[in-house]
Amino acid sequence: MNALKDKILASLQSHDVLSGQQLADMLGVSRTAIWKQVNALRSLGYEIQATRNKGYRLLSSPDIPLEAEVAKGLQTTVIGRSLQYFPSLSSTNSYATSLIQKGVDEGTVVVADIQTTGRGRKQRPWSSPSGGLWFSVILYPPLPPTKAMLVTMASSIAVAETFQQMLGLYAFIKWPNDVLINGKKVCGVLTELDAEMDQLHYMVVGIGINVNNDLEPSLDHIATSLQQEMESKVSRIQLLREILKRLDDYYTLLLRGKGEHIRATWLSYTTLLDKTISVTTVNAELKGTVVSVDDDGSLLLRTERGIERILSGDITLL
Ligand code: BT5
Repeated sequence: MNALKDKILASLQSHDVLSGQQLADMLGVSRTAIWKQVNALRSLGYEIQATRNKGYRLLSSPDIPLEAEVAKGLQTTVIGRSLQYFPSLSSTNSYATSLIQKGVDEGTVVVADIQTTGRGRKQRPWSSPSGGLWFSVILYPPLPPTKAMLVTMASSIAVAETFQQMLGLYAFIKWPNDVLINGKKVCGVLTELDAEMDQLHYMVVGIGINVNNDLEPSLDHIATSLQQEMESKVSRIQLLREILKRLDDYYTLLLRGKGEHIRATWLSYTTLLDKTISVTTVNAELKGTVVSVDDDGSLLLRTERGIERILSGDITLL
């Protein structure tokens, strides 16, 4: 845990009451530094009582995915060992990429409550108001670029599985990696990477989930949120922790050469097999029946001309 704010929060969570001096001694900083960060926590919505003789007592916590919250009980090998939370960022993917340029550990997660210019694929805007879960995971996979799609597929599986197991919501994956509940999009994944011919340098896996946020009226007919589906608020802290745990499990499997397991699991979450669809790619619109998804994530479509492999595009069910 790097940030002083997170260390103070973790200390207050594990003690009934702590004085400013005790915190300062425990964390090796001045009492003024403690006081500043306690106020920063208060401004985020933490209710921290200060009594003259005893010190600080944590009374209540908001649902903010700070590192100290998400790290509780998160035993992962790579993912989420370090987490940076921001009330607002332009895009967690952009910020994560800037961290990579400076040098940052694999598995670092960047989370924001609001994204001012969140983006989807092909620079499409991604609406990211307060209350959603907008985050990016930084990875340095020792894999060739042809395996990158399996990492993205692992992310959408981790999300769908968490919805099912934590919330009892049936989620499906729509190629390439949208997660849908009752036919409406609740999560999108945007992976950005840098690679040489045979080796990935880095991947930034950006995951956006509508949790307790309002939806823009223009998205109402195609999107939903977990709050809408559950008819109650959902803990973003628990949600993020569970997704990171599952993503870590699948990532570890992938590094052990078990990509086929990820492909098979992904296929079990899709409803597209044997369906007739149209796909819009950069240079064509194709119609056909979905046969499968390859281990590089390409869609295999049976068309009039035979089986076509499609690397990226947007699909519509016919
Ligand atoms: C995606 O793109 O679905 C990928 C979205 C990834 C967002 C995350 S949030 C954290 C990280 N940081 C970023 O800046 N991005 C990532 P695509 O398949 O191109 O879908 C984009 C389309 O989804 C838009 O054109 C809208 O139609 C729709 N859309 C926009 N905002 C939405 C939302 N909040 N919920 C559901 N659909 C949305």
